Amino acid sequence: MIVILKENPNPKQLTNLKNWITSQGITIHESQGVHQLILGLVGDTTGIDIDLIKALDIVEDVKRIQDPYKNVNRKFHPLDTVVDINGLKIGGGNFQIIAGPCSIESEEISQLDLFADVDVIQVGARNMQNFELLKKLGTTNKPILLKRGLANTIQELLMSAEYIMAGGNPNIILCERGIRTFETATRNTLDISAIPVIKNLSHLPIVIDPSHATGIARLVPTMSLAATAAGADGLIIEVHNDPEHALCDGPQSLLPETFAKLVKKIEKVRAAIA
Ligand SMILES: [Mn+2]
Repeated sequence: MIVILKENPNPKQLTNLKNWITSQGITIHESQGVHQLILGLVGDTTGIDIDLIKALDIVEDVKRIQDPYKNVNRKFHPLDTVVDINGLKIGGGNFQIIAGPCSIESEEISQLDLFADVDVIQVGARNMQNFELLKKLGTTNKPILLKRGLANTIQELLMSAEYIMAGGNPNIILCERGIRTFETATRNTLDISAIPVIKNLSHLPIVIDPSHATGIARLVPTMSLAATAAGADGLIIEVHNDPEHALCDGPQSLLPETFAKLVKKIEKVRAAIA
């Protein structure tokens, strides 16, 4: 349930309302918008009388949220989340392209302290529902790139993000990387519609991984342009200078010169939909 307050609510009445809500065993997550304060009520709200709260002077509206996720829900947080990666912004109109090989390819790098020097921690598709991992990531403040599992629904992806966010880490970038269908012509089936669906349901940025979605390098540019046109906040593309000798995922990796040409086309699509 969310309680939308009127502008500049009387502080004493606000405190009374909050005290009454918490006395019912419900946790409050506050979200301050440009004009309005929104209270997200987390817990069993079935016993709460909506009309009683609506009748208060300081309350503009009360809505029940049927979706099982709250922190990642756009109803609770109407503005886009912008994730800041050491000054590089993604989401809220900021578009970024992540590119490089699939795996770490030199031994020196593997000696780094785990996660200490990385900019973003990626949760791979097969770990999307590793809830112990998600809870742990919720206690860090590192940006998390959360990939959709290959057999998971959009709601399940948002529930996984909810685990991270409920732990206190709001820096989440969602990633659609193809889902398993009956189609065998591509490695997976890229769910382009996930972009507008997620944009409607959640405030978190969404990037597309056309490399794992198709598994075929020659399809990557087309799907990158389609994802950009559909409103993705970014792309994560596998690029390798010697795909045939890549440690992993060579067949879906673009050569640097192909990637450079693609970036120019992506810029044109971005300009066309602006
Ligand atoms: Mn890969």
